[in-house]
Amino acid sequence: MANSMTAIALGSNLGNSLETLEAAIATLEKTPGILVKARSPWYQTRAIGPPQPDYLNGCAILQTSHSPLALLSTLLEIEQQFGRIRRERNDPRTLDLDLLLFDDIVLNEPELQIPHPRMIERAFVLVPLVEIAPDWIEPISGKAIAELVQAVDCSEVKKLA
Ligand code: PH2
Ligand code: MG
Ligand code: MG
Repeated sequence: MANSMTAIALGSNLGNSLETLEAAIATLEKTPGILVKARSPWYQTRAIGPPQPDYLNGCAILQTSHSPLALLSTLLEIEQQFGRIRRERNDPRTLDLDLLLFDDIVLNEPELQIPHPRMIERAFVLVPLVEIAPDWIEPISGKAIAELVQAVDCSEVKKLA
């Protein structure tokens, strides 16, 4: 297996979110070409954007032999498997799997931007991510996750008991 390392964000705010997120991790573990190297605890987070229920969020580090675009389509397939229906941007969703980082690459394709363009402003991404990848440098800012997390308001991101 080639040795790309990638960081993803997981989120859910529709249905049984805890069950969905655990099942999504189990699905990733069974997917050919993907090894789950680390996973964060789950966090209950206030929804950013239009008013909607709180999310459960977390992050995982994957080793993968897939290209970024191939990994993206695998993630979208898993979202669909868990009943994700896309209506409008920022709608409540059963499962959201976002590609955050892929080695140290910067990619600007219409269907995929890496690093995820909003990750550095999102406490619901950085707080779980710092637990499993504090030293990973976000290649646009040139700053480590441990440094980026200090610049966001983490008050609405609570670790599940
Ligand atoms: N995802 C969004 C929009 N807002 N808010 C929280 N707390 N967590 C999310 O995962 C989230 C969000 C779009 O993907
Ligand atoms: Mg998202
Ligand atoms: Mg998404």
